[in-house]
Amino acid sequence: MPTTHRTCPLCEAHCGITIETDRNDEVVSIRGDELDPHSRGYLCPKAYGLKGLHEDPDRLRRPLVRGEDGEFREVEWDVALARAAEGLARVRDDHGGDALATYVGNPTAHDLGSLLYLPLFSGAAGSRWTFSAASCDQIPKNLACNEMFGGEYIIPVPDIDRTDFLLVLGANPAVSNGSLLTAPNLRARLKAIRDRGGKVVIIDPRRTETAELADEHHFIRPGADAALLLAMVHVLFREGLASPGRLAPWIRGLDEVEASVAEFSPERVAPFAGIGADAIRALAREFSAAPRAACYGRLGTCTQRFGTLASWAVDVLNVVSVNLDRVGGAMFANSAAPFPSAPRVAGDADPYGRWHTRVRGLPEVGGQVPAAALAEEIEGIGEERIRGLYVHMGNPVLSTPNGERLAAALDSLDFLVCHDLYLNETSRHADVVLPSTSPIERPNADVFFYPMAVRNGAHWSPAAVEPDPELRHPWQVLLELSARLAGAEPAALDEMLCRGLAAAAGVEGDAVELVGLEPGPMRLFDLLLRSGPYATSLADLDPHGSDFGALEPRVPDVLRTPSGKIELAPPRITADLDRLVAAIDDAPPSLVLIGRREVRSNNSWMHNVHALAKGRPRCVLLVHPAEAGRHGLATGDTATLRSRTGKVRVPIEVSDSVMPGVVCLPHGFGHGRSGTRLGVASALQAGVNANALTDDQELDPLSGNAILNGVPVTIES
Ligand SMILES: Nc1nc2c(c(=O)[nH]1)N[C@H]1C(S)=C(S)[C@@H](COP(=O)(O)OP(=O)(O)OC[C@H]3O[C@@H](n4cnc5c(=O)[nH]c(N)nc54)[C@H](O)[C@@H]3O)O[C@H]1N2
Ligand SMILES: Nc1nc2c(c(=O)[nH]1)N[C@H]1C(S)=C(S)[C@@H](COP(=O)(O)OP(=O)(O)OC[C@H]3O[C@@H](n4cnc5c(=O)[nH]c(N)nc54)[C@H](O)[C@@H]3O)O[C@H]1N2
Ligand code: SF4
Ligand SMILES: [Mo]
Repeated sequence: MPTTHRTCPLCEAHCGITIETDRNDEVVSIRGDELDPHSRGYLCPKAYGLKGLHEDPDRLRRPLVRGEDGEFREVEWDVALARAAEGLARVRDDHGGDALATYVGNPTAHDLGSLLYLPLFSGAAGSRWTFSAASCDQIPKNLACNEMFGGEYIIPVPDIDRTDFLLVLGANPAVSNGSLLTAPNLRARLKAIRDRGGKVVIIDPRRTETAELADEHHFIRPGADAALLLAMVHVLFREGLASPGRLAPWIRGLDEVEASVAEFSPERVAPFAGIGADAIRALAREFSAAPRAACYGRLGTCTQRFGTLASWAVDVLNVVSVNLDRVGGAMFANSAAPFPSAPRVAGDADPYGRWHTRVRGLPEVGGQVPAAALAEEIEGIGEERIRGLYVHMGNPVLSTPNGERLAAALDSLDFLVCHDLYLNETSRHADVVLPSTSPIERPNADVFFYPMAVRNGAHWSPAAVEPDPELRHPWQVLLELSARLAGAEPAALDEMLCRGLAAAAGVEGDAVELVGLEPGPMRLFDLLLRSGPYATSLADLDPHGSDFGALEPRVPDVLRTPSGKIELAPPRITADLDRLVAAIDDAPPSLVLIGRREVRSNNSWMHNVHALAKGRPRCVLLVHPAEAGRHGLATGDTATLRSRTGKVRVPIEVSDSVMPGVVCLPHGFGHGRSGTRLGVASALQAGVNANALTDDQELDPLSGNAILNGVPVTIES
């Protein structure tokens, strides 16, 4: 039976999978690849969903164009691409490139072709307005790392396989399978820390599935992580435990940090964080005393009021406890295929505030502006507004704050093109919907997340089934649209991209001749491999994935700051400390909303796969018994949850897994709308849109990131 080894593209773990197909090119089985050096056969239930996704009768197989009567019609690709390009070009020609924007969704990061061809599209569209899921996710970490280390993706990774003490804030890897931390089977890796006598501590407003696996869990008031971490750093300085260690020659700003944390005594922070002063002290001492310790903060530390400060404070703690860049601490991976945007020289243009949104004047960060500003930028002020939008693999109606305001704004666009597998809550507003092959129908390589992996490696994936001749790959859609917008031949553009990349990567000679592969992303991947630290190539990679070893210390070579040093107290970040100090003494809101993920979901888009969607409803609000008692609510009741931006009616489950003053609702639901084609999701897991409640007007001010956790709400029966 034909067998393909590849990776699962659904999350950052990139588990190796083996797909068997029969004579009719039907998928017969999907198993964990035992020979994958990183995942060793591990899989989560979502991997099997790839078959269901591929076979889903609701998945779009033909482009859709909206007719005069407002109804979608299936059309040929040429017609759809021409219509999409004409619509976008008309907006650009009538109103300028500033009237066009792109929203880039999360699966883009898992698709090599999208990553490499999107810049081509933005260039051809002549638009600098890029919105993306990143500003509902990790932009605060990108900003903090850019300021501290000189690159948005120079991100320290906890060396979990060798650490003795792992401190986790705002992440639930037992369910999410890790983020900015590529390491398949995190459950086993966490257990291994404890088995070798180490310790795992979780800081989270909910006693999560990961907390259940840990030695210790502390509830924390949402948004208090920066204060908690700075209080720990305060303790280290006060007790003479803070030291730059081996990194002393490459650290700037240690004294400023010591002065800044003076205000963050454990006693002062304790009531704000909801963690006792003694517990904070004990945690700081234990972290410091551990032979090798790593602090890891993720989504919950980013999508909150103090996202950038918290992201910065995580690595301040790693540095002053002498755990940065050492085995078992927080280390830097060395990617086999350095991504083209990775800074190659120190002091590349400061990617911050080079332009600002029109309505609120929010700064661009790393080439993007906040997704939370998309609705108001479409509504506009006067004539200045976004009139044409291209959505690449995203579902911002369900994923971005105040998504229902955005849903209304989408209808006021002159032209909307969506590239998606489905007619969903966002693409139902489109003028043209361009579908694509499913992930297993196309070759791929994981380039985006290996720079955050716990082992250095590389993996490429051949297609497991023949691509449907009626479909296009995402890169082909981008190339075709770009060519039409630029008035160029697709082949010429592709050639230009290849040569540009070869030059940027420093590959000598005639790159195309050298590589000799068909046009498309794989030859570009080959170029990246050749330019990388292991000077390997596509042909040299092991079909089960290549391992280039454990992480090694990389300071100072990895640093790209203008000073060539680690900037421990970057002024752009420390300028925000006054806001945190002021907040510590404020009375907190009496009830706030946080989110959660669930093993069988993937943000908003795997709910139409029957094997994953079946079972009890997932979109349930967790309410603490004290709160439930106040409102006479019991498990199974339906409650109304309200915020400044909206309200939802949702079933509740009374649970002491959430801390008092906190309710918890997953995002990605809110299916079952007219005009969508998501039969299974609508019938089995419709749920409500958590982002009807999150606020587009409240952001982490430094990064513009959405605050999806710690949203003030009220509840009633
Ligand atoms: N309240 C709250 N909101 C959140 C979060 C939260 O924790 N709480 N998390 C945030 C995070 S971390 C993220 S990353 C964002 C995600 O935000 P988005 O990226 O906007 O949303 P997704 O649900 O990931 O939507 C991905 C879309 O891509 C489509 N797609 C998938 N694969 C393919 C493909 O191969 N080809 C094509 N053409 N389309 C494809 C899917 O059908 C789906 O519509 O959500 C954010 N929103
Ligand atoms: N099964 C599944 N896996 C996924 C996804 C999915 O939708 N489903 N999505 C993928 C994506 S796009 C991403 S970005 C990753 C995210 O992966 P993770 O970073 O692990 O994110 P979550 O699982 O949402 O966990 C965030 C945790 O932060 C906690 N939290 C909320 N507010 C605060 C706070 O103020 N402080 C602290 N300390 N904690 C807080 C929440 O209770 C939650 O437990 O997961 C990826 N993997
Ligand atoms: S953890 Fe699950 S979803 Fe993530 S890559 Fe592995 S199999 Fe796929
Ligand atoms: Mo994400």
